[in-house]
Amino acid sequence: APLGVAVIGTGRMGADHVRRIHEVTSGARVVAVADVDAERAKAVAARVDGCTAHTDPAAALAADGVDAVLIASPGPAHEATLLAAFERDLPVLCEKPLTPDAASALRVLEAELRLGHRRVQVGFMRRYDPEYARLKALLTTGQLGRPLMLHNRHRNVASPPFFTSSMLVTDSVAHETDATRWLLGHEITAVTVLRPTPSASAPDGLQDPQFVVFETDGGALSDVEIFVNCGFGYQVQAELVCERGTARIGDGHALVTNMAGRWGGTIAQDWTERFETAYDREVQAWVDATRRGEVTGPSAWDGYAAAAVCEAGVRALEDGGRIEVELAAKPALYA
Ligand code: NAD
Ligand code: ISE
Repeated sequence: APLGVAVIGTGRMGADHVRRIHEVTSGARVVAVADVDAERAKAVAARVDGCTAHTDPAAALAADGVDAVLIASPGPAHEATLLAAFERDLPVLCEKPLTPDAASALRVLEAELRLGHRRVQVGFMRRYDPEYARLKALLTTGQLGRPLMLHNRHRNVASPPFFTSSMLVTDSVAHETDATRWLLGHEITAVTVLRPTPSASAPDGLQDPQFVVFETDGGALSDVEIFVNCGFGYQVQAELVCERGTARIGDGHALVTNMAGRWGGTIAQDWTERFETAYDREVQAWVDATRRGEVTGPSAWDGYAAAAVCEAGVRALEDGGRIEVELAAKPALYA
């Protein structure tokens, strides 16, 4: 039987995941949705036969036919739903961030440890992006030698009205935190955030852009330009500099045109376009693993480590200087 999924949060990502599970993913169906906005939940549920709509996430988890949970509510709401899912021992795909700060992420990790087995896959979907996967595969061959530096650029067209300066770190750079840890296989040990004069296109008071530098326990540096009001497109690029060569992704040269004395291509306008394949592969991998009784992909440890790095990043942003990351000991479950 297909995996019965409850989707919690039916905003932009949640509604897109419902569509994905309904139209793209094999072996799963959405049986319940929940959103604090009742009308939104009902509208999304109406697109799927037999799907029930709820305002309370706990009611959706308890609905008939629920075998697994996809959490796509805002980050601060994740912890409560994760703990409720653990009480039912349900497998979870939780959108990033696992939680917005290290203490709450550690509480989630400890609750999973008490279950004695992994239950969570965190939605760091870049690991499923074909370009990132190719970069990782190339690095793994050893041909390039030891990684020295990773240069990341992360640009959004415009930030939503609720975005704060620290969210550039916790919400956006969270992705580079995971990409750095995963690509290099290093833990991030210290964070520095530099603050250029904000762009005139950024909302008043928003520190945008920012330049973030990670140091790793493998002796590498990873820098991130985060610019969430660049105006022109959604761009995520990464260049790895190693001892014997470099490799770069995210240039988006799928279609190059020559016309009227100019050459070029188009730029995606948001993540649903740029990472469509990554989200499809991420959700399919989660469904397949869950049906095999396994949990794969980014773990609660990865979610906790990202939260700890981001928390150091927020301090570096607010207080200036270089802030060391404090990580708890890694439990054997995540070895
Ligand atoms: P959104 O604001 O569009 O949607 C969130 C929805 O959750 C809203 O409909 C809201 O009413 C509902 N909600 C709020 N509190 C709730 C609660 N306690 N229980 C149930 N529903 C609740 O936000 P979004 O852009 O869809 O982001 C949702 C999540 O996805 C966030 O964790 C965000 O960081 C993540 N996200 C990930 C990516 C990615 O690239 N992987 C991209 C965007 C967002
Ligand atoms: C958003 O939450 C995402 O996850 C996007 O991938 C990222 O580009 C954006 O900056 C975040 O706000």
